This record gives sequence, C-alpha cells and structure tokens, in this order.
Amino acid sequence: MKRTLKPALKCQSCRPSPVALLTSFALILSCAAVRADSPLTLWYTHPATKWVEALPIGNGRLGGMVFGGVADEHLQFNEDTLWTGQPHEYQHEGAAKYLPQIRQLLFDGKQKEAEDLAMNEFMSVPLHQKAYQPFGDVHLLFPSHTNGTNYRRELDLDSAVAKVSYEADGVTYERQIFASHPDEVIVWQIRGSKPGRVTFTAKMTSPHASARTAIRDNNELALLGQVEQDGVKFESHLHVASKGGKVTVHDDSIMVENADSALLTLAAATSFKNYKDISAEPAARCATVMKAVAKKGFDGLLKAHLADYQKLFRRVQLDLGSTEAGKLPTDQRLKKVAGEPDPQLAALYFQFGRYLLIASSRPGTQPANLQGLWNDQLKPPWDSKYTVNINTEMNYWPAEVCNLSECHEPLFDLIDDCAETGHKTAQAHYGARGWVLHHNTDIWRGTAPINASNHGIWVVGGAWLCHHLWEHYLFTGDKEFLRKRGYPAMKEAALFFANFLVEDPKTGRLISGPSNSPEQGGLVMGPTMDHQIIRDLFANTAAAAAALGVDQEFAAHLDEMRKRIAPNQIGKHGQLQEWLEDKDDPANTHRHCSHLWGVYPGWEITPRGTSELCAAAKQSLLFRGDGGTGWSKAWKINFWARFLDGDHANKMLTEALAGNTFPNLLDAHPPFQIDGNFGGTAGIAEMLLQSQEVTVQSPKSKVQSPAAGVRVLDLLPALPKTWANGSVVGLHARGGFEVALFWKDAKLTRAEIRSLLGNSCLVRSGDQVLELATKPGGFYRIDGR
Ligand code: FUC
Repeated sequence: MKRTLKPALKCQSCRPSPVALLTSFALILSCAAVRADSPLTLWYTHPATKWVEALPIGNGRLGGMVFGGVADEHLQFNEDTLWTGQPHEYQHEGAAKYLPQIRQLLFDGKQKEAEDLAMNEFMSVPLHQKAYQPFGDVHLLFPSHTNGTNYRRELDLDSAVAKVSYEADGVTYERQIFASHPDEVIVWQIRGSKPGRVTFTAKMTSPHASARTAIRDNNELALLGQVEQDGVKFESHLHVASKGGKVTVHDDSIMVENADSALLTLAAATSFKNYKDISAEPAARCATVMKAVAKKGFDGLLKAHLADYQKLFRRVQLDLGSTEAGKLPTDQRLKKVAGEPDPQLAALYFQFGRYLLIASSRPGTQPANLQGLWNDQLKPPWDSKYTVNINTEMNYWPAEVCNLSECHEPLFDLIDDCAETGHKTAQAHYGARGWVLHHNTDIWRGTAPINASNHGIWVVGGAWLCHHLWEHYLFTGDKEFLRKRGYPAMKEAALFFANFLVEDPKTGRLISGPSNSPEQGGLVMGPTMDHQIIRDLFANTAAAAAALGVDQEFAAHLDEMRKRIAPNQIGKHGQLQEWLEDKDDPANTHRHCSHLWGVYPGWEITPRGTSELCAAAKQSLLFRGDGGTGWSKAWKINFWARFLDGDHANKMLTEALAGNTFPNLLDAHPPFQIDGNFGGTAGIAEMLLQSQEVTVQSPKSKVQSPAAGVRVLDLLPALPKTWANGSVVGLHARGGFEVALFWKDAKLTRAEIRSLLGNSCLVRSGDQVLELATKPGGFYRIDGR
C-alpha cells in the first residue's frame, strides 16, 4: 500500500510549532525536583564493586565515577587537562628526505624495507605520545552503616543527578551528586531522615606519588601534586558545610558529626593553559570557583545545574514504547537483551550517549578522549588519548544530528591546535604546505606518526576531522563559523593533499601514500579509505569556497584533482576493494572496516546514487561479519542504517548491548572505551532520520554532490521490525531542519519539520517523496497515510 505524504500545514512563522512548545514546556519544568523513577533512569539494587559499575557524572571538564557504597562511598574524579608530559613538538626534522625512497620501495613491492626505513627515519620524536591521568578520589566513610537495607543507586539522565538511598539504624539516608557546568564544581548532598544523624569522615587521596593533602581552613581540605617533574600541577579543594552538628578538618580528612545534612563541593584544576603553556595556578583557580559558589547552597546549585543541563538534554525525546524488562534494574535488564527485544533499552542507551556527550564535551573544555573524561588509571588503555583513525570522530557523530551542536566545539578547538602543529609536521615529514595529522594526538597536539610505521603512518586524520567542520556548517548554516574556523582549516588540509598526492606509475591516477588502511596490510600506496576521505575533503573545501565566494581558482584545482584520484573499485569477490590491488581476504573478520568510510560517515557510496558500489560495500561488510569491539559494532549500526536495513542495524545494536556494554551502560570495547556509546547513539539516529543526500532537480535525478541542490530528508529509512510504534522529537538534519516523527505499525503517521534556515528540502518516506519550499522558522506538518 502506497502512502501519501502531503503538506497539511503551510508555513506559519507566527504560529508556535509543537517543537517550540515542547522546548518551552521543558524550560517551565526545568526547576522541578529530580524525578524518582523514569524511563531515563539507570538504577541498581547494590553498590558498584568495580569502576565499570560506577555511575559517570561530568560537567565537560570535571568527571566523576560514583560507586554508591554504604559504609564507604567512593567518588573517583578527573579533570580533563591532567596529562603526563609537557609542551612538546613531536615532528621529526629531516624526515622528508626519506619520503621519495619510502615511496619507491613501496612501488617496487618492498614493503618490509619501506617499513624499516620509515621506522628508523620517519617517526615521531619521541615515538609515543602522552597519557591522560586520573586526578583523585574522595571517600565518605560511615563506619556505623554496616547494614544498609532498601538500597537503591541511580543515575537520572533527565536531571544528570546520581542518587544513593538506603536505610541504616532506623534512618533513611540519601545522597545526591551532580557535576555542575555553570558553577564548575561537583556537588554532593548527604541527608538523613532524622535530625542529627549524619556523621561521616571525608578523605581525599590520589594515585599520584606526589600528591598530598593540606588544611585550607575550618571547612576545606586541599589535595595537590604534580604529575611529573616539570609537568602539569594539579590541585583540588573539598569544602564541607553542614546543617547542625560539627565539622572539623584534619590533615587528610574532614569530619562531620551529628549533622542534619551536609553539603560537599569539590573544585579541581591544573596548571594547563593551552598546549604550549602550563603556567596557570591551580590553587588560585580552585579558590576562585569556591568563592563564587560559597553562598549558593544545594538548592541554588541544583537549580543552576538543571537549567543549564536540561536546556541541552531535553531538546530530543525518543519513545520506542515500554517493555517488561524496563521494570528491572539496568544490570539485570542488560543480561536479558540478547534473548528478548527491549526497544526501550535502546531508547535509554540513545539518551545515555547524549548525556555522556554533554558531560564530557562543552565549549572551552577538552574534547572527549578515548574514555570521554573518565579514567582511574595512571597507564590507561591506549593512554586514553585521541585516536583519530576512527575513535575521536565517532565520539562526535551524534553531536549535530542529536541536537547538541555546541558540544561539538571542543573538537574544533583541537582541530585549530592540530592545524598549527600539523603545519610543522607537514613540512618536516613531507616538505609540504598545509597541515597533516596522523592516527593519534594528545593534549600536546602531537601530529607526527607514532608507535610503528606499519600503522602510524596514516595521513588522513586531519582530513577526516575536517569532515566535522563541514558537517557543522551543513547542519547549522553558520557562515561566520565557516569563514573564520571551518574553511581556513579545510583549505590548509586540502593544500597538504594537493602537494602530497602522487601519480600511480601503473594507472596514472593520483594516489595517497605512504599510508595504510587502519591496522590492515601494513604500509602501502593508495589505500581506498584515504582516497574517499581526500575526495570528501576536496569536494567540501571547494563547496565551502563557493559558499563563501572565495578562492575560485583553488576550488577549481581541487575539483580537477579530485576527479583524478583513484576511484573506488569492485574486486573479484564482489567486494569493495580495500586497496588499489584486488587482494582483499574475504575471510578477514577484523574490526576495522575502513574502506567503507564512503558509506558512513562519508556519503559518496549510497544505495540510491551508486547502487553497484553500494552492493560491493555491503558485500565487504558481510565478509567482515557482525563481530567486533564496541566501536566496531557501533560503526556497523551506522553502515546498516545507511544500507537501509533496519533489522541488521538493530541486530548490531542488540549485540553491542548484550556483548559490549558494562553494567553502567558504558561501552565495553573491552576495555572501557567511550566511542561505542557515541557511535551507538548516532546509529540509532541514523536509523530514524538521514540527510546526507542532495538531489539537484527532480526527485528522480541521481544524487549529486551534497554541496548544492535540494537536501533529501529520509524519514524512518531503517526502522527495525521491533520498533513498530514510536516517536522521536528534536533530531536535526543537514540543511538546517528540526524534525519530529511519529509512527505506528511501522508506518509514518506524522512528520513535523521546522526549517531553521529556510532551505528547500525533499522529504522522503519509503518510496514517497514530497518537495518542500520552506521559510526560515517555518513549521510544516506532514501526515502519512
Ligand atoms: C586501535 C583500535 C583499537 C582501539 C584503539 C584505541 O588500535 O584497533 O580497537 O580502538 O585504536
């Protein structure tokens, strides 16, 4: 049965849209108390016994993991600028001298010799980058609370407040904790149901050998140290105020006796100013923060926190129905998901990803690293740094589509920094203009190739990050951003590749190299992924130049070069070739599927526009299989969504939940790595709304470059059978649209589209299309039948 879509409401800019009404409704509610129970709550009937069971809180810069112990409550905390090392330039001066030789060895089929030469002469100095660090721990000791009953521990995503409650000695105790972005502190309230029964000792410790505590005044204790000699200094202040009772500060602890309630505020700071300067005074930074919050009290702090957080979080609502399993504690529910569909858990997981992005990435903070900003180890896995051959980018996949555009900003700051350091690397390693970033960076913004030549020499990290600059512009239409930040970095990255690409002696095509297809097949010339990313960079840079009315000749040059880059090829197994040569191993089930970049996050391979290549890409994914780490499965959700196969996307999501998720819903690579959470959230959005395609004239015309033409909004493109009824409100689409969708029995019943920029769009639902000319602020309602 065909469905008709027709505009039921024409543009009425004076008429408030339901989307706008929802926003004001959210604002009205923003001061309400924390809800006791909701589908947006992670909850448990016992304290965390391991770090990966504790509940994460964060304000973008400070992060905490709340264990919820009864007699020993533990908060492990982080600050996002605490790293090993100090300002340092990593480029290997003189490396460029060896570039022609490395390339020639590769052209001659001497890979081992090329890798050896590169390992000796071409790598970062030093060979490895630095590590993100834990900061400290706060323990609240309640020695008499040995028998806690009626225990509950929860994290409410709607308020970003974690809560622990239990009964002991005839008193109900309740602790609430949150990380406030506006006030820059972690706030903790401890209450007892009877007066005078709150008695505990707060202790501060840190895994750093240099750390010590110091009394600041009658209510405040400091924890301070330095990561390494000449390294980053750190300090945190813990302030305790009580209602009733007595507070005394000792050398390493604060005692609260017989109070009605206690309010703890924790500030933390380091000496890091920027990647070139670590001369700040952490003590002064903490003191400033503490002074500003001194008189606010718990209610004042909570009110400011809710107003700030809910303004972001409540922009998007997702309802996939309720399930029986939804009545269970989160850890028990996770155990069931493999055998019993739980769409409501998918909705919770989706919102948890949005929560984590708000908690780990705010304007002015560091971007989310491999663990967001949560880390308890001095030597975390992969140093908890920024791996840019998938992981860092995946962290930001949900930012625009899930209506958290501001949370994208820290990534743009990182790009600005890497464009500076990467300029030096481009010169030292390639004798090239522009900037280059290899497969990792750290807080010192290293851009040179690290670890080993077989995978460290991968040249398109910066180019991939530039895709995010263009995406930000496509979603927001922010020309000022494009002019001042997006285009300059894109242009310089494109300049690098305009210098770097070489002619393949066999085909005469332009190819990238030396480089590699991440973690597959070692150092090579011409990996498919590189070419997809460079084509994307060239196309987007040329489109940006056109949008800004600048650099016409340069843009034309990029267009010319783009057409000469080695194309995607279909190999003998019907697969999309990972390399120039047809040498893919169909039995390879490795987690990396890099040559499918052009399917997602790129868009040069689409089911409707390039169907043969798309079939080959799908074949490649089928060969790789459904296994993998958390991030790998998350990427596969997005691939299958782009292949318009909702059931397979949901299979990947379910397997990620069942096999790659810790009890606290954080991604289990394993070990914990946050990218899978963000990739999963983006994947769920991708199943419900896609907007990567642009058509030029009629709906039947082939998909062209997304730089110009009419944006296609694909509604419910990959809805799984088990999500038959539901709604989503507040997703964003490229071209500047806010979208709400409602469906029943797997059929779209209503779509509401708010045009933010006044662009036209083509709305597609199944095989039905409708062209919509919009005005800025216009609201359009479409009924599906
Ligand atoms: C690469 C991946 C791993 C992990 C690490 C940070 O080594 O293959 O799975 O994500 O980066």
